[in-house]
Amino acid sequence: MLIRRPADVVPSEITSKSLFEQRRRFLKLAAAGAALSVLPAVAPRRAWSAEKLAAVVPSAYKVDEPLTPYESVTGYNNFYEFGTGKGDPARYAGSLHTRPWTVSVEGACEKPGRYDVDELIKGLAVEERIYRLRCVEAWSMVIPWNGVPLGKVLQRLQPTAAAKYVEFVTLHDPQQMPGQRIPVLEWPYREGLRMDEALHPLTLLAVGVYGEVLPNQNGAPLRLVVPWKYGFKSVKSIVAIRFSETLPPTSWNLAAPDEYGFYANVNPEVDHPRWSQRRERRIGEWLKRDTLPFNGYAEQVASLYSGMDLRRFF
Ligand SMILES: Nc1nc2c(c(=O)[nH]1)N[C@H]1C(S)=C(S)[C@@H](COP(=O)(O)O)O[C@H]1N2
Ligand SMILES: [Mo]
Repeated sequence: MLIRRPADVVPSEITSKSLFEQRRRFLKLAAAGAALSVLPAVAPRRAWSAEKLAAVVPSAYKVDEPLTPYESVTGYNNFYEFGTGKGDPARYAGSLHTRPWTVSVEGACEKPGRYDVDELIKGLAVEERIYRLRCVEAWSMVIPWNGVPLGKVLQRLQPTAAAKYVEFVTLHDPQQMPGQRIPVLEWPYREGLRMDEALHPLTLLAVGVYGEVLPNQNGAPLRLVVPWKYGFKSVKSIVAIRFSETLPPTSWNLAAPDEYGFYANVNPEVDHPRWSQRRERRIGEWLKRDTLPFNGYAEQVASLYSGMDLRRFF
């Protein structure tokens, strides 16, 4: 996320609570940068696996646009658990151990419990899905993800009638995730979807990218990909899936509720309070391109929001 420096704030805002919040966030970010640069425990190393996935089946879900190069997909990331710089995740995420990995399933379902990550998706075909990923910061990529439809996994867990939302939680372990030693966000990172969004066939639980096991910096061993929403909804390194009756709290919404909504559908009509969302820079390209409603997936998902005021529910 782009955090405005206090110096950019105009004097008329001096008394506002939002200035206070922004200054607080800026100080946290500055501290995060300084702290990470002196951390001895996380020797920079290229530790991501180039292990090929055993079997990947093609899918009908693909956009016909040039793929963002592997180096950018794995080298230009947001994963604040490893620092706030785009290069930090690739540099530092080697300290994350992704096997064995347990996912705790909780809340309104018939099959709660602790599942090994491989057990959770066992028997489901790992597909290739070529999706756009649009960051709220107005850059985008086209990424060949490998994963299983989230809906198929959730159906196995048999949500009850009380399950209206699903919450996803990232690992909380400052030893493995040194960025969590600084309170840039309230850790652990958490995100959520309404049940119909979670069950939508486009929503993917990714285990790989470019036909290989996910590199740590991309959210190994298991991360969400919700292509019609801003990238921050696509939570990485998931350790808990929780079915709930009420709308779950989400990290960026908690940090700045007027800037990052729960729905976070890509919408060129609704500006971020500090920048326009009309255009985006595709990583690797110079000229900006128009941002599309629902990131180009309107035909598939717009009906989920019929009757909702998308300015209010941003
Ligand atoms: N746990 C966690 N998940 C996260 C983030 C994060 O900081 N922590 N960043 C989000 C943001 S802002 C984006 S744009 C995407 C980036 O995913 P990628 O690095 O695989 O492209 O991850 C999202 N998931
Ligand atoms: Mo993002």
